Amino acid sequence: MISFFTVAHALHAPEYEFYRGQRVPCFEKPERATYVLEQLRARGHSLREPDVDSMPVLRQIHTARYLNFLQTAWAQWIALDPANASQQPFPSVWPVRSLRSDVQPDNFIAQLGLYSMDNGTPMAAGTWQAAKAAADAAASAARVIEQGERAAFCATRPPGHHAGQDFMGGYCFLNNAAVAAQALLNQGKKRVAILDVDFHHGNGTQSIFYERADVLFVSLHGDPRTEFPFYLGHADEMGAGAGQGFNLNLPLPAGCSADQWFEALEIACTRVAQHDPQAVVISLGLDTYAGDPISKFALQTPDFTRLGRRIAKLGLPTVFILEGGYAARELGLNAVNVLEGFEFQAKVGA
Ligand code: OKP
Ligand code: ZN
Repeated sequence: MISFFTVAHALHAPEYEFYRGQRVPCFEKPERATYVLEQLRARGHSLREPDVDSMPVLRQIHTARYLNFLQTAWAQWIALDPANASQQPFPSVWPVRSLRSDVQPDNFIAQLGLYSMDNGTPMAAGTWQAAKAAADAAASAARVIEQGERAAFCATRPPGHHAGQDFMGGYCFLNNAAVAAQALLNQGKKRVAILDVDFHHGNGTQSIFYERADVLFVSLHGDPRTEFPFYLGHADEMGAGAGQGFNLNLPLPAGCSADQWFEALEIACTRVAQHDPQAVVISLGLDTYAGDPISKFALQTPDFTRLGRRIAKLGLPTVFILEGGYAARELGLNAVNVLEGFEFQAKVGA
C-alpha cells in the first residue's frame, strides 16, 4: 500500500498545552510522525509526497469563514504584538448558548473562541501549512484509490476528526477523514463509510455528515460521559433528516478490555458492510493502545495486526488516516501493524 508523508507536518510544533492549570509539553508532537515514518521505512513500505491540492474539497467540508480564519490566524496573532511570535494563542471566551456566533468579531482572541471547541488545541506559526499538507495527503490517498489501488495510508499530523465545519478542537484543524470521504464521492462513488477507531469520539466527522445518507459514520470510543469530547458521541445519536440511521456510536467504558473492544469492532464492521459502500475511510487513532498516556483502553501491539486484518475482511478500497496515538515511540509499530495485518489478509483473501 502507498503511504503518504510530508515533512510539512513539522511546521505544526506548538510547545505546550494546559493540563489541570499547568503548562505541559504537547502530546500531539512532531516525533509522532517521525516514529511512524521510521517504521514505514524499516519495514519496506513505499512512501509518496501528497500531490493533490485539497482546497476544492476543503471548501465542501469547511465554511469559507473558518478556512479564512485558519489561513490568517498566525498573522493576526502577530499583528496584536510582534512579541507574540514566541507565544501561543489560546481562546479565553466562547459564544455558548444565547451568545451570537453569526457575527465575526474583529478581535483575534474572540475569533479564536468562535472557531474553537476547547482551549486544548494550540497553534504555531506553521499550523495552517501543516494542516493543509495533511488534507492534501487525504485527497491524494483518495486519488490513488480512484486509480485502482486497494489501500492507502496517510502518515500525517495534525489529526482531524474533532474538527467540524467551522471549528477546531482536540488537536485538530482540518478534517482529513472528511476530505478523503468527500473526495471519494466526488469521483462518482455513491456510498462511503467512515470507521473511526480512535479512543476519542470523532465529533467533527459525525457532525459534518450527520444529515447525509451517502456517508455512514461509525465510531467506537471511550464513553463521552467520562471522556473527551464529552458533548457528543452518545449511543442515541443516529443521524438526522436524510441522514437518519446513518450514524452509529458504540461508546465503551473507560478501562474496558481488548475483547470488549473487538466485540464492538465486529458490530461496527457489520454496520459498515450493510451500508454497501464503495470505499471505506478509517480514522486510525492508535490511542486505544494500553500504553497511551491520555487514553483508557487496553489494546496491545499485536491487537493492531488483528484490527488491520478485520478491516481488510470488509473487502473494500480503504483509506487509512492517522488520528491520535500519544505513546509516540510505539506509535510507528502499532500503525504499521495495522497496515501489515490489512495487507496480509487482503492477500490471503476474505
Ligand atoms: C485528540 B484525538 C489532555 C487533554 C486532552 C483532548 C484530547 C484530544 C484527543 N491533557 N485533550 O482524538 O486523539
Ligand atoms: Zn484520540
